[in-house]
Amino acid sequence: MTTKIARSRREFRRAQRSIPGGVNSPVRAFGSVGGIPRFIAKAKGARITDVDGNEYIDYVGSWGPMILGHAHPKVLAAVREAMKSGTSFGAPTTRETDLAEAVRKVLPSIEKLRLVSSGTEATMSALRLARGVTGRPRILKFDGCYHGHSDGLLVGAGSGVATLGIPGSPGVPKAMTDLTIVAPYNDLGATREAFVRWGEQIAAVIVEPVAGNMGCVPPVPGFLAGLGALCDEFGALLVFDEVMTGFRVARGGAQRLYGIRPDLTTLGKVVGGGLPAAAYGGRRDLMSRIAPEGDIYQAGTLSGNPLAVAAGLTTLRLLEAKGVYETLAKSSKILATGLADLAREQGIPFTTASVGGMFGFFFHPGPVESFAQAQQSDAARFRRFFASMLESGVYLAPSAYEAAFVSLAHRPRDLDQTLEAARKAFRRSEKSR
Ligand code: HOZ
Repeated sequence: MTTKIARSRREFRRAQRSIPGGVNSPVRAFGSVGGIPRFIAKAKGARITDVDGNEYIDYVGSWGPMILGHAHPKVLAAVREAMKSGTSFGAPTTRETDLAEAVRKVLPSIEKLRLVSSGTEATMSALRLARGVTGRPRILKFDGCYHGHSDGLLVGAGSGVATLGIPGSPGVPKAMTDLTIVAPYNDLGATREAFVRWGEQIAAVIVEPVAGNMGCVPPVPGFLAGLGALCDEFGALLVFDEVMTGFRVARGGAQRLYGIRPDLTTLGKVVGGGLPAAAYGGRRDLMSRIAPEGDIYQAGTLSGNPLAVAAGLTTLRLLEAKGVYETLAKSSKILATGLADLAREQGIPFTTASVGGMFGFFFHPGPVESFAQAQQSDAARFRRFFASMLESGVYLAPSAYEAAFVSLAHRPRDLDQTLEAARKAFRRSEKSR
């Protein structure tokens, strides 16, 4: 290790005295890769700089929101402008309707929506709605998908839960998790079996239409459409968790890309433009059941916060420019295929996937279509690769169970530099075995 990280080391020690694990969300810790999490001082475009002054090409992008790159001048200006009028009112503002309309414009399945502050809140609220309208208690989710940390969804979860290798969490009553059915991702047969067994009790199927919390695992052909058909057959609602994929894999999200119209959709990350905003929405008849229009309660002091709305709205408007999704998809593809080529040259079992502005890789010969397969990937190789990339100035998620995100600020020279770092990392990681 030649990179100087004395300040991050010191700050990590200090943070650990006041904050559990020194981090405010488990995925930020370097638990599964070892070493010291970098404390970030600033970010601009595709790059982040830590408190020791080391600069990295960033593929975490705040776990998805930074699709325009960090500190985009127009987003900063919009937030500054909004701030002049105050930071929160707890009363409606016209910009909230602007943001709601901007979302509806690109996601026609969303006829009405409610703004909330986090993806967790969005999925939790969407499922309450699904249970409320169907009068059914159970939900069906997929192994390795992560839908935030609300009680009933911390079962078979990806992201930090998978990284820590834990089955769920103490503090979640069994009575809650008993209502969650878990099926293998991309396995329609198993999903049908679950429906045959519990069909009359299943309120909703919730799915990441491209799984991004167990690495990046796209849906196999027919999987999403099959879920829609099963939901129709058994009277359950189909909920697409597009917190990660919304405004990222395509204009109109994964539902547009794969041509599926879910009953409900959850959004987060990009919709807040790097500030805390998220949303859930869908069919008008369903959303009309939300209070105060309807009887299903959900609320939030900071919901539709003016600064977050300004950042989100500006981000969505900038994403309307021609060619942005082609650019994002091209960058992801260059990285995914470039990494696969380099690994092949070294004879390393490796498989990659990219969908729009997200990509992922596994130290596994492939295919990886389920969480069980993702878990068979070579963790030690990942750790060595991650460490070498970081040392070469490339910041990947510190876990094998996360997707990587590109932004419009990632330029060809960033991609070249990344692949050059990867060439070295593959070589190094094999030598040090
Ligand atoms: N979905 C994100 C990680 N996969 C959440 C970020 C977090 O948990 O901090």
